[in-house]
Amino acid sequence: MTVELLADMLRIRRMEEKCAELYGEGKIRGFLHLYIGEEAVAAGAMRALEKGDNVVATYREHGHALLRGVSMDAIMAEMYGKQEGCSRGRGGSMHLFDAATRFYGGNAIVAGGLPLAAGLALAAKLQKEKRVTACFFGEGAVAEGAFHESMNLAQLWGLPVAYFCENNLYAMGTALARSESQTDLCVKAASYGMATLKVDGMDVVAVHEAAQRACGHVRAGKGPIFVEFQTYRFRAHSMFDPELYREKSEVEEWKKRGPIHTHSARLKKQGDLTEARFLELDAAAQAEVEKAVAFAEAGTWEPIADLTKHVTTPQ
Ligand SMILES: Cc1ncc(C[n+]2csc(CCOP(=O)(O)OP(=O)(O)O)c2C)c(N)n1
Ligand SMILES: [Mg+2]
Repeated sequence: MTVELLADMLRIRRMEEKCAELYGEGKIRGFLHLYIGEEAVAAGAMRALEKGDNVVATYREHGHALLRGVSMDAIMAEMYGKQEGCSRGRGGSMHLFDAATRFYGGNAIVAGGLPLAAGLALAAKLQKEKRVTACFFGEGAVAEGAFHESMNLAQLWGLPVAYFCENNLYAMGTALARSESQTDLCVKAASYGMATLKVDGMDVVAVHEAAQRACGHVRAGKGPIFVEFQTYRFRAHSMFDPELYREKSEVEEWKKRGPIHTHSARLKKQGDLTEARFLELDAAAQAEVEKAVAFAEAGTWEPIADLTKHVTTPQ
């Protein structure tokens, strides 16, 4: 499992590095929010989920979609806006969606996914379907009414949701401590009576263990749980961010805790990974990216005549 977690993180990292490059070339347009630095959260959490579980995410969701099982080809085609993309080219980076893997987006609205997750969980509960709904969101969501309404109803109704908060300390350019009087996010969830966990989000094994505990709690019918993963993004908020709100030295400090190299080092120390195997995994991730780019390049644009379809009329 632990080598697989490394492979998962490498797949996200290489895919997103390529996306940044393609953005510079004008192949990917619109908004692009990279997850680089935070990969341990999606990797560790996703492997705690089962096939029938639901996943809801934010606009920083490329890695979540990929590890949930959406093909890199379909993700890359979506980034390009091609109709072979997972949202038929109409969503782009922020709106990856795939019903087959129960990946319910991709949501551009801060905290927008939380009530959706509560709704999916309510549906599962009423239909007596055993599924966890995993809802990923940034710490910026705690400033929204939708966060508090969701925490309240999820706990009141005992909904089977795992709220996975990715606390990377910043909401665009606003540090948590500049906007919140209470910066301990677990305290906020606990104020609704919800069970909570606080975890080192840079350590993929710690994330995985915590996510398994969290999902175990939900599967046991104990209601929702809130997990705070303490993490950090190494890149700008989006491609339009001069990063004036944090010191370069802070970023460098966090990079020392980068999830890929710390996990690789641990695996090597344990005798579970050789440099040759690492290079093999990396090459496989790179090859998958090249294939996905070729797929997206060869993809087709939706005909202009179809653009009004699925907008306001059924035609
Ligand atoms: C309701 C709402 N308000 C404002 C925005 C603009 N906005 C986009 S991303 C963002 C910051 C969110 O930060 P956080 O939730 O911590 O997620 P992160 O980007 O750090 O992953 C804001 C304010 C938005 N998309 N939706
Ligand atoms: Mg944030």
